[in-house]
Amino acid sequence: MGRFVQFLWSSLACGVACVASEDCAGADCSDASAVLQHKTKAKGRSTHSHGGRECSKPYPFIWDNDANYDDTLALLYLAHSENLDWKAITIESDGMGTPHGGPTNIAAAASLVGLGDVPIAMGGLSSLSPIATMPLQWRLETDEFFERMFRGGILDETDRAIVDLTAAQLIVKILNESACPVVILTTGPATNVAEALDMDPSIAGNIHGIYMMGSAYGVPGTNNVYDWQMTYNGVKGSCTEDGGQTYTGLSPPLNRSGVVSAIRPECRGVDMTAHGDTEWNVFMDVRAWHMVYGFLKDLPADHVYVLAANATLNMPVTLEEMEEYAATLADPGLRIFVTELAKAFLAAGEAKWWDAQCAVVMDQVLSGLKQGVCSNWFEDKLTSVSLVWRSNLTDGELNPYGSVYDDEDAHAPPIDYCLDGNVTQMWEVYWPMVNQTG
Ligand SMILES: [Ca+2]
Repeated sequence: MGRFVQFLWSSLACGVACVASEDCAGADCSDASAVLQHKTKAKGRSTHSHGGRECSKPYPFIWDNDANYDDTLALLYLAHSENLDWKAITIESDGMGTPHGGPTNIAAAASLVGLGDVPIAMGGLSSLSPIATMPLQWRLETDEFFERMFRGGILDETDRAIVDLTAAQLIVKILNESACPVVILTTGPATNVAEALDMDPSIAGNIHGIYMMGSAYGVPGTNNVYDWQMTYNGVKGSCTEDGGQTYTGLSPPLNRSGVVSAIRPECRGVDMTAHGDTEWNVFMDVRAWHMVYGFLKDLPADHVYVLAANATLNMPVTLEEMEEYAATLADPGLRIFVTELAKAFLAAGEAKWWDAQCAVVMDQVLSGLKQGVCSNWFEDKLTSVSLVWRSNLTDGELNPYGSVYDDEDAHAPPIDYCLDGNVTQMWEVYWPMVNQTG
């Protein structure tokens, strides 16, 4: 579906409450590069105005991410959305991207798509509940992919946009200073958002909407944390007793035959393939998700959206499909970039459109097209994120840690969960936007 058709559909679907993007017509916000010049007016929190022209589209926007391949695919789309007035990109250090490489990798990708002036902040080094990370080797391979793109002249190395504030500080600053409510998309462990809310809980009141990628909510059996992801080349390190990665690259530390053992097999002794009931973004920082839900508990309905793992099950990344669509892109550099990205992504094991789908779903919701790439919503659900870890599990029993479950007494706002995706519409919307022909 082209952008014009999408706009028509949006106009028809929108009620009077929906402010059309032409409200923001003119030099200040007619395209992505001009949007960069559309700076947030620094007014005190007391002046937050939710009505009037200044709060129409594009919405002030913060993208929090962990610099993974699917985050990068999300960026290629988001860069051209007319719904967004980019204020910041904050990088999770405890997800897929390395703490040092993730920010500059995303800075380069942002520059490629015309967002080189958007401030980028680095996140804290650790999860707030460190149990597991992505295998270190996968994280290094992500950096190596970006390095190949630098050497090949596809991306420019840059740290120009990286600011001195931490991710949490920048989120707090933007939410405090923005005259209009801010849209937040988090496509990582949510650590930065949790730290920001912890730093200043009042910022919750200036959130227009928050969109989160993660959880195995709603459909039993959609856990995507597997035991095979805890090792790389036979070496443990992704889920150790202290959640660090001390051992990767060395011989396996586990002494299976002796009395003394450095770490238990599997994930702290639990085979997550058999007993997991969670999803990686939640699993990497369960406390962060728990905190975000808690800090946002007073938000009314239609403010918090979560795209659960099941929604992307029918959207694997395949090289054949990626090459087919890449060939339709006008920009030859972009063509190479997405094809090479797909190859690197596939080398890391399971590769799905997770974050890119969440980005498109958010954009559609902001356009008044809630039923679209997300084809099935569970709305206004009261849910909790379990912090309980169990190690001694019987056959078929699930480890509650990181599970999201229905709970009438939840310390959380009503949340809309996206549980199914429309793969046909995803391609119709995603690729024309990336190609700027939509
Ligand atoms: Ca991500």
